[in-house]
Amino acid sequence: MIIIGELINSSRKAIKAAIESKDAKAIQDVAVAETEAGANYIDVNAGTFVDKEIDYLKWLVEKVQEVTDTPCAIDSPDPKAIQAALEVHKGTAMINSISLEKERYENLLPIVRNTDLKIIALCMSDDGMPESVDDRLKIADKLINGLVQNNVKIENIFVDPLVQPMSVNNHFGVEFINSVEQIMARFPGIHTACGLSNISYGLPARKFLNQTFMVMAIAKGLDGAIVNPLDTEMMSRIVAAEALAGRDNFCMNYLKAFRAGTLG
Ligand code: THG
Repeated sequence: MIIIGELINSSRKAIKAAIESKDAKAIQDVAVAETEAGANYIDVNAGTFVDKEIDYLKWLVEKVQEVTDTPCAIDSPDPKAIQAALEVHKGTAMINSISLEKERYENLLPIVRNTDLKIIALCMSDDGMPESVDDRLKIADKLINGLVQNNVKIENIFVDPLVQPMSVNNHFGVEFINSVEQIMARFPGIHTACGLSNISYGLPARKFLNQTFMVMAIAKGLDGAIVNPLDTEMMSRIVAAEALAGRDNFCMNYLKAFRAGTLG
């Protein structure tokens, strides 16, 4: 499972304050903690700052890279912000994300063409949010074909089928996990990834829904997740579910987590 640490996001109060006061240490402590907890990528998002997003995103990348070799997942809907952050990023970043929305697609494609960047391909288009498996497959198909035709390797693509709140429609959960299953089956070599806390929006005891949904998605083949790596309950369930899904040779990762005392 590719873990993308979600904590450096300006929608979180402590991070917003640290960015505004240019408190590099506060950001760097989070980046180090996420790395030590097993993050493969550090998501950086300054999206709540409308005018200053570009400058703040660059600053986040620079500060994170001073303390860890874990690459960033550059999280913005704005192709200009992604481009600016990429210019200061060392090593191979992940882009979060391209979508089929015209403006985003046309401006990001030239940036990712012929590169080895990891790319989250979000199932969203100008027609609005996808709801059914079919909606998502149509968008995924166009995104994957477009990227591959532009010399992006299929194994560098992480399709995000887009999690929607089940408080709005109680079939959104099953449509999502069935999309994961179909995408993994139809495009051999591809990855899937998502931020899944949206599933529980508007409902109580969200962590139970989030954890259970993660396990269900892993059973269908989900192999990337934007999560809080410091959440040991969530991380334990991820390790257990991957072993149970037959994706942990000799249960090595499960046993390693047990020995490290991090299960539970
Ligand atoms: N797909 C992709 N990228 C994404 C998302 C996605 N990036 C943003 C988001 N969704 C995932 N990242 C976060 C980061 C932080 C939190 C949730 C998702 C978070 N939320 C707190 C909560 O839910 O309780 C509230 C904020 C707070 O702590 O104050 O922390 O879906 N490709």
